[in-house]
Amino acid sequence: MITLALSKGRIFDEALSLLGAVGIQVLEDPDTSRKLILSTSRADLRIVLVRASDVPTYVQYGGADLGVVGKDTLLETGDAGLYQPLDLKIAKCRISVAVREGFDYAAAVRQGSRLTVATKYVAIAREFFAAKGVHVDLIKLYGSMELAPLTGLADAIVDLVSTGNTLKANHLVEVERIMDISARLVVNQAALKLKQAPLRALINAIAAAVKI
Ligand code: PRT
Ligand code: MG
Repeated sequence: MITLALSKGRIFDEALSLLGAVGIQVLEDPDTSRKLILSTSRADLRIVLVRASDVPTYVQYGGADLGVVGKDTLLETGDAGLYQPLDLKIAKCRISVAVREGFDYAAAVRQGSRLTVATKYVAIAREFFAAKGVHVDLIKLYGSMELAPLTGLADAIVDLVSTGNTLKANHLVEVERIMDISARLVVNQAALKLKQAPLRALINAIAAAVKI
């Protein structure tokens, strides 16, 4: 049996078409079934649904043989011991710095002001601002980052942006793009040895289906 870890939402939705392209159908709908283990059209492949930030943990410790996870999550929570054979080019977005409309970010940076930055991505933000030589006080949040500059909690946020609609709706502007993000396939190293033939075949099939 091969176990694939996915998170509900955009990763699941976009992984579904990739799996479809390699001839694998998921036989249950996670939105209606409430099941956490889903069977597929391949008797030897099942899907487990876990939190996005738990996918690396499941794969690292062998609770799943492979998984799909955003590069943001891998950078933030670490990717030690994970084999990362493929950029799946799905769930694409970017991680950016945003501020309230009217806040002069460029001037603040130029003047060497100390900035308060709220983010779920503390490690990514710390490294980015350190490389720029900007002094920051980082505030860790777990969601709704957009609120922070509006309430005076922070001068800036570091968050994922795809269409930019969420920023716009909250009167925020993107002032710097830190990096482009997409979902990666991660594989358990021990599983790759023990289940080499079926895992290699699956990885190769997915690689061929990835949009160039
Ligand atoms: O919700 P939970 O804590 O379980 O985990 P999660 O929030 O990490 O999961 P999920 O499903 O929201 O995101 C999974 C992965 O999808 C992320 O790790 C990213 O790699 C990827 N992804 C791609 C995104 C987006 N695009 C995205 N736009 N994840 C989140 N967003 C959010 C963003 O944080 C912001 O709130 O969507 C909003 C902005 O979208 P736009 O289109 O308005 O710019
Ligand atoms: Mg979410």
